[in-house]
Amino acid sequence: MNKTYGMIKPDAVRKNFTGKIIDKILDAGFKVRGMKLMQMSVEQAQQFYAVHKERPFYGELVEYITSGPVVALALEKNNAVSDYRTLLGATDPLEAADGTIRKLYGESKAVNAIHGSDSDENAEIEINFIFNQNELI
Ligand code: IDP
Ligand code: MG
Repeated sequence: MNKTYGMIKPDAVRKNFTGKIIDKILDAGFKVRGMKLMQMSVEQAQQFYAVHKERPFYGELVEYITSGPVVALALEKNNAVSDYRTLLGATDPLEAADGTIRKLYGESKAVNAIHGSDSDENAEIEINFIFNQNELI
């Protein structure tokens, strides 16, 4: 089994899409090993997205992800990273395939409803950054 880190972003939480999104994740065969509603601090968001700090949208991204609560998810499945990214769709909802979470619930390339890790290594880093050991099953 492989792990990935998922995060329902503030726009989707605000619009009450949390239940529908979790349903799709469970229907796709993922097991939830950790789940919490949380408000990211600016410092936490800056560190979480540190890989993007040279990108022009970094400030906007930190502001967006701290604009309200997120739902953090530690997920497990065979081929988790790649299957989960397929379920999310492309970064830009306009380019995302029909039926994907970003196509259904995203607003724009910046405000795109959900996060997913891009590698097994980053999944491990992100899960351990967000969750304490006693919050994981
Ligand atoms: P990903 O979330 O599909 O892996 P990344 O390139 O890792 O996409 O970007 C991280 C996040 O930064 C995206 O999910 C999105 O919220 C935001 N983002 C990416 N590209 C842009 C952009 O061109 N303008 C504004 N925000 C962006
Ligand atoms: Mg990414």
